[in-house]
Formats: sequence, C-alpha cells, structure tokens
Amino acid sequence: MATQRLFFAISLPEEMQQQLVRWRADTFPAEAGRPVVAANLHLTLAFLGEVAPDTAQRLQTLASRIVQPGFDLDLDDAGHWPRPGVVWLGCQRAPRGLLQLASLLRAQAARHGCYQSPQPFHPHITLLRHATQPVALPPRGFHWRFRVTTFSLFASEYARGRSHYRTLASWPLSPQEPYALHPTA
Ligand code: 2AM
Repeated sequence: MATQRLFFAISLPEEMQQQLVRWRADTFPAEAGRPVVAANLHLTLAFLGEVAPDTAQRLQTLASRIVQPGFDLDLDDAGHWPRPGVVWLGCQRAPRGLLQLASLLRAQAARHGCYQSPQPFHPHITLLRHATQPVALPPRGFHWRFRVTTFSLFASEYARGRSHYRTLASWPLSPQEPYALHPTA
C-alpha cells in the first residue's frame, strides 16, 4: 500500500478556530500572507513525513499506550519566520505536558525511521503561509486558553490546490494525574 504524509497534532476546538480566524483578519492585512483555512488550524507535535502503512500502524499502537494528563495551552505569543514564510501563534511558556508529549512522539517517530529536525521543537499554530515580506506583529496582550484533552494522527492530503488534514485516529489524555507523586496523608 502507498505511503501517507502523516503528523501528530493537537486540533483546536472549532469555536477557537473561528475566533482565531476573526482575530487574524483584524490583525494582519490581506497582503501579509495566505491564511490557513479554519479547519486546518492545528498545533503539530511531531511531523512524520511519508510513512509506510506498517510503520504508521506501529506508531499508532505506541501512541495509544501514552498515559499522560491533559494540560492547558495558553496562546499568547505570535511570530514570523520569513524563510518558510510562516506567521504563527504560540505560547510564551510552553506547558510541560505539551513538551513531554511532543518529545515522546518525536522520539518514537525517530526510532521508526521518521526524520526529525534537529531544530528545537517550537510549538506553534501556523496562521499565514507565503509570508515572506516583513509583517507587523500584534503587540502582546492577546490571550486564548484551552484545555488539551486529546491528540491525533493526521494524514495531509493535497487535492485541487489545497491541503486537507484527515484525522486517522485520536487518543485521550487522562483527565487527572495518573498517580500522585507526593501522596498527602
Ligand atoms: P508548519 O505549519 O510549521 O508548516 C502539516 O504539514 C504539519 O506538519 C504542519 O503543521 C507543518 O508545520 C508540519 N510540517 C510540514 N513539514 C514539516 C517538516 N519538514 N518538518 C517539521 N514539520 C513539518
């Protein structure tokens, strides 16, 4: 069977996708870049690249065994990477749970032959693409928070000039700490 272009990511609640699209329209001029459609707004945890079905299956099995509590994500930072032409939304302080989850998924991916960039993981939601010219970024002070309770494996599919991200599987993060590190008497 053919390979698929895969990535693990956190999807945003639909309501938040809509809020971000409105904020983006008010914040960046049309010429700043090409807006990512609302349904495609997500935060990548680990990019896998082109993956054969048996490897994808193994990575799914490993993902299903992850036991980790959910966490709150504060979106309160924005930036511009001129070289890839990306304007992004991120967090000033990435929660430990997010870093832990990404690090685990990236390590599992690397062990299964999926190339992982040596650059440090910088959690972000891409808002605009093709943003290669200087962009005026909004002053800090914006802030969205949402609780991350699941993560998913997506297939990136390209048709009629557009990328579509199809959810292949999702896994819950546990609602509470799985165990107490310092039990109280
Ligand atoms: P980006 O938004 O910063 O471009 C689907 O393409 C997701 O995988 C996007 O979040 C994209 O990140 C990420 N992605 C695509 N190619 C990648 C690569 N070579 N390395 C890391 N992430 C990549």
